[in-house]
Amino acid sequence: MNWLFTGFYKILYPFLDIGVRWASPRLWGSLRQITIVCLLLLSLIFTSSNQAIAANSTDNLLKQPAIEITISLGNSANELKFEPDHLEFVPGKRYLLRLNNPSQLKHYFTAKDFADGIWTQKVQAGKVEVKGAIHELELKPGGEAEWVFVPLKPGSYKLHCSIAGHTEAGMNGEIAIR
Ligand SMILES: [Cu+2]
Repeated sequence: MNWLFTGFYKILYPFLDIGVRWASPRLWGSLRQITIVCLLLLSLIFTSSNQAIAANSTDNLLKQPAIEITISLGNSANELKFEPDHLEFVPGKRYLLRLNNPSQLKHYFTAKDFADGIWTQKVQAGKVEVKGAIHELELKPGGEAEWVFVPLKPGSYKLHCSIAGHTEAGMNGEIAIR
């Protein structure tokens, strides 16, 4: 933004100089007002074009086909683990994470710091679509859910099931954004 002001002043300077030497204080004052108005207008144009670019890239991102990844919470043998127990995502890509629970027990997908580091577009389960931030998902036996999101903040995050005893029994994992 600074270059804009500097450039603008460079162009305007000779006129301001004339203003200082020849013009009455009143004209000098109005010159200053004109400068301020022009700068405001220029910054307005600059900001709105930036917003247009941002809106455009969000639009493109949502049209991008989602990369599909599946994770199972437990398995049909009722083992307490995530399969796979390590997930990796690239920042700025759009993902569809399919969660399923093939076991006879209820499980949680709990990864709060990970959830803080992503932008959630939606979570879909059955005929319901939930928009906005999600921190934890509970899947009943046979349950399925789809989580569409864009990873933003690189890091290594812990995943676990918050049912008493499940984490300790091995129901934990790691999610990396890099
Ligand atoms: Cu569990």
